[in-house]
Formats: sequence, C-alpha cells, structure tokens
Amino acid sequence: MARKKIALIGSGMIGGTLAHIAAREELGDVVLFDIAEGLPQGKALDLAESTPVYNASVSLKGANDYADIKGADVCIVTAGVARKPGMSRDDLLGINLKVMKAVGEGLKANCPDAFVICITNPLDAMVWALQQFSGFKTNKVVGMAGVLDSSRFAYFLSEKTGVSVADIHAWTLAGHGDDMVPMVRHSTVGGLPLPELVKQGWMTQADLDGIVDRTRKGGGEIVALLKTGSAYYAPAESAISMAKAYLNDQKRVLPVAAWCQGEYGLDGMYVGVPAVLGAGGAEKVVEFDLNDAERAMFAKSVTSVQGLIAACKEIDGSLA
Ligand code: A3D
Repeated sequence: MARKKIALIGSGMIGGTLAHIAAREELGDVVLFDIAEGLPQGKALDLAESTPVYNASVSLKGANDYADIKGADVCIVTAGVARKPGMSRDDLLGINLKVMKAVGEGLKANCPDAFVICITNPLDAMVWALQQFSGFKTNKVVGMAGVLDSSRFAYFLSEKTGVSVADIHAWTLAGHGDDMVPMVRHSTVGGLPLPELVKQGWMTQADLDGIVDRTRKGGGEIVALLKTGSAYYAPAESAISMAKAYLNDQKRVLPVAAWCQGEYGLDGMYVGVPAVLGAGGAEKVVEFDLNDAERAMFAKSVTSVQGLIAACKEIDGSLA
C-alpha cells in the first residue's frame, strides 16, 4: 500500500509542528505549503534531515505551488494570520476569509477526495467558508478547536485533582470563542461527573468555576505569555489526533467543528459538537442532552458564530 500524503496548508508555527509530529509518527509523506518562499522548503529540509535520527521512512517537501499537494489524503489548514496580544479571534476574519478562498480553490483543484481539517481562526466561520469555497462534502471538512479546548479543560482538572490526564474525559462544545461551553455535567474525572467531585470535596464550586473560566480564556492566556503569536503545540497535537482518527478509521468520538443539520436544533452550520471520526470523515454527530442553562449557553455561542458567518457573506458576495 502506498504511503498516505499529508498536505499542510500554512507552514508557520502550527504547520511546522504538525509536520514534525506527522513525520515522527510516520503518518505519511508530508508536503508543507505556504505563500512565503523558502519557509516551507526550509522547514521541510530541516525536518527531513532529522528523519535518519529516528528512522522515519517518510518524505518531507516544501512547496509554494498547489500542484505539489495533488492527491493528498489529509489537508490540515493553518494558513492565515494568528492573534497578537489585544486581538480577538474575530479580528482576523477579513484577512483570513480571503486566505480561505485561495485555499479552498487550491484544494478543489488538487485533492478533491481529501479529508480537510481547518484550524485557521475565527475557526467556526473559517471552516464554513472553506467548505463553501472548496465545495467538498460537509462530512469531509471539519474544524479543530474542541479537542484543544477540551484538552486544556482536562489539563486544568488534572492539575487541581492530581488525577492522571489519562483518567479525565473533558468536553467543551459550541463555538471556539470565549463563550464556548465547557460541559461540566458531562465531563468526568475517574468516571465521576464534575458536580459529584465538588460534592465529594475534591474541589470547591469556586475552584470549578475558575477552571471553566480559565478554559474559556485558555487561548488568550497563551497569547499574552508568548506576545508574538498564539498556541501551537497543543493545537497541532489536537489536529493530529483527528487526522489519525480518519486515516486509521478509528471511529473516535472527538469534539470538533462538524456540520450540524438537525442535530442540536441547528439548520445547517458548523459548530463544536462531539462527532464520530473515521474513514468517512465526520460520520455522526453525537448529541448530549443539554439542560436549560447549557442550552442557553450553547445558543449564545451559536449566535456569535452566526454573526461571523453573516459578516463573511457581507465581505464576499459569492458566499450565498
Ligand atoms: P503563523 O505562524 O502565522 O502561520 C501562518 C502561516 O500561514 C504563515 O506562514 C503564512 O505565511 C501562511 N499564509 C498566509 N496566507 C497564506 C495563504 N494564502 N496561503 C498559504 N499560506 C498562507 O500562525 P500559526 O501557525 O500560529 O496559526 C495559524 C492559524 O491557526 C491562525 O489563524 C491562528 O489564529 C489559528 N489557531 C487556531 C487555533 C484553534 O484552536 C482553532 C489555535 C491556535 C491557532
């Protein structure tokens, strides 16, 4: 069987980290694409020169021409601009929408059967735009945000309780903004739902509220520390877990920006929900039962995403 081909559209901080992990894990041959000349070639060569050290039998190539991603099985899109301190994800909309148009056309012309994972912010609107511009089936285009946000949530819970991250299942739903919805009732530490942990004295309600708030603002915390850009290690690991679920038909249930048509009462839009990821892409949306408070938070976040989609349509008239 021929090796899989992984195309990374955008070779900046996340793109380079994705290439590193994909090579180390031998997910397939990697093409790093970027509009910046030399950047993808330099990163690809540096990484290729590391493969003899850990015996990875994969090739890495840098490219400025979409023809080089021809036939890719998986495309992970990070092309565009990242946040700087003081910026919200939504401030990136205008510039990154134009990037999604170019990327969508490049994917359509070169790898129409690929599974596409979008990471570019503002995530829920950009994954929608990318699907529109590429014309790919909605199950083959997803957004990465929930795996990262849930991983941050799980890490903070592990730090507080001292329990291994391996025994924590944390979930965040809805849009990838500060109004995301960490699912307190559905997240568990050692099988115990979080409200039960509070009852048993593992943490106070104030501790739990603080963790929820820190999770919501987790991206901004990293931006404020780095000062030059946004998070890249955890985002890259998160997208790789999604790529592996597709490539190995793992049928993992992961929180991703998936197309909802009917699920969660939505009428055709991308938003963060748990979905089964396998060889069919996003194969099925998993519906959590939401109580009134959770439904209200979910609806608020959905309204923000709808506002961003309306803004995209205003900027680019070709988006119906
Ligand atoms: P950065 O290191 O700036 O890399 C972006 C790369 O995109 C640069 O190398 C650019 O040259 C390249 N680029 C710009 N325009 C194009 C184009 N038209 N075609 C191809 N390449 C282009 O950013 P990064 O890697 O840190 O972040 C990438 C994106 O991910 C940003 O939009 C971030 O906001 C976003 N991000 C999302 C999350 C989520 O959880 C959703 C987390 C962290 C970052």
